[in-house]
Amino acid sequence: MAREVVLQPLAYSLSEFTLDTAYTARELSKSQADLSVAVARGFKINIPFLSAAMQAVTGPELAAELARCGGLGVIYCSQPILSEAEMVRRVKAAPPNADNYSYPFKTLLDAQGRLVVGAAINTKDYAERVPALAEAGVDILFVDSSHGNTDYQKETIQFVKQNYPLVPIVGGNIINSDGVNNLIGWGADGVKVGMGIGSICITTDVKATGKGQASAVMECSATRDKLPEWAPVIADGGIGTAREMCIALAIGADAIMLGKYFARLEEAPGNKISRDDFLRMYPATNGKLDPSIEYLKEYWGEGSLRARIHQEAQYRYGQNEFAEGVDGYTEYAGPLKENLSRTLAKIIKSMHDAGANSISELHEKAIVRLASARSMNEVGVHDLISYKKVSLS
Ligand code: MZP
Repeated sequence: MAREVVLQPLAYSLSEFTLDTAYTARELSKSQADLSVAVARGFKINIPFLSAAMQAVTGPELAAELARCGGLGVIYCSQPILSEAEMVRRVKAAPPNADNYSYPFKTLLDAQGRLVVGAAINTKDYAERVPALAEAGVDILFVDSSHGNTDYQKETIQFVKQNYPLVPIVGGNIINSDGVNNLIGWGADGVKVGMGIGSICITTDVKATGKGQASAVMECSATRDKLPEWAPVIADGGIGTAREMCIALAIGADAIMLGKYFARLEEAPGNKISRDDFLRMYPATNGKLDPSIEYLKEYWGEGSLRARIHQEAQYRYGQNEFAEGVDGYTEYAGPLKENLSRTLAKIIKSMHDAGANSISELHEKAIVRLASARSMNEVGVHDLISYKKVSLS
């Protein structure tokens, strides 16, 4: 028998919950919400969005544009040390272009007026990678591992703490209280939560490990709330729509890390291809592809065979025998700024409906409810013969 077989509660995903409303005063509905959050102790960003440390997501172009919008790009570490450091340098040297009119959420700048950028590190070559990234001017580090509750992670965090005490370090990924207590105990300034739930991820499918993202975030943020010294929780993976973002933030995440959401955008590194070219390459999908899709964008996981062109990609998974991610396509969605401002408008409206004007107030006030499968049928469009698709992100 296993040490424990949990039959109740089940593990839940974010899309199974709804957010209750509360009294919304007129002043609240008219005010500009405070979306600033800490993603590590003493390290704040202006909107609660981080882009995933993935080859298909965070290159310098996307990281720079996200920082202009107030969020944080995390450059991927599944590449040689010098090329990651060069990407960091390119963000630090990009024009901030920070006029408040076109970028209403304050641009994320360092003390010298340069754009802020994060970078991922792995648990194998950190002794060489961290100095190169620090030299390039990185502002914050993230340990990139699908299973972060390990001795390798402990050594990596302790190395950064001892040698670069001024650079904040976020540990992860973890999915339970034990993970939070260990990572914070080893000195991490924040934790990243999520395993097996990324849109390109097959980890749970191929080897069973993982947990529904809502349950993982609830358990980790409840444990964090009991820590003697507060530390942020970042929900990473399985968050695609504004609805899922609102629930992740309401149930206790301080910020969200997104892969597919950003991979769809103009600034993401993957190739953009037309519908016709896609159908020429994959004729079998003809008839199945949504007729409204004109362009597609490549999106592949860090655990996919494609990501492993660079040796470093295997370090996230600690093995090189089998794939834990897939290589696919997502619908192209246009420029980052437009998408983000629409998504943020939804999040602010949702917060206001719940009576909150900041993420910490949302944590205090939110009443989140598990919905029945039948009631969830009514969440999407139903009983219509035809309608025009609307973006949910
Ligand atoms: P999503 O936003 O596309 O659902 O998920 C992105 C997250 O999935 C990443 O931040 C990372 O934690 C995780 N990831 C990246 N590659 C893989 C994989 O190949 C993966 N399995 O699970």
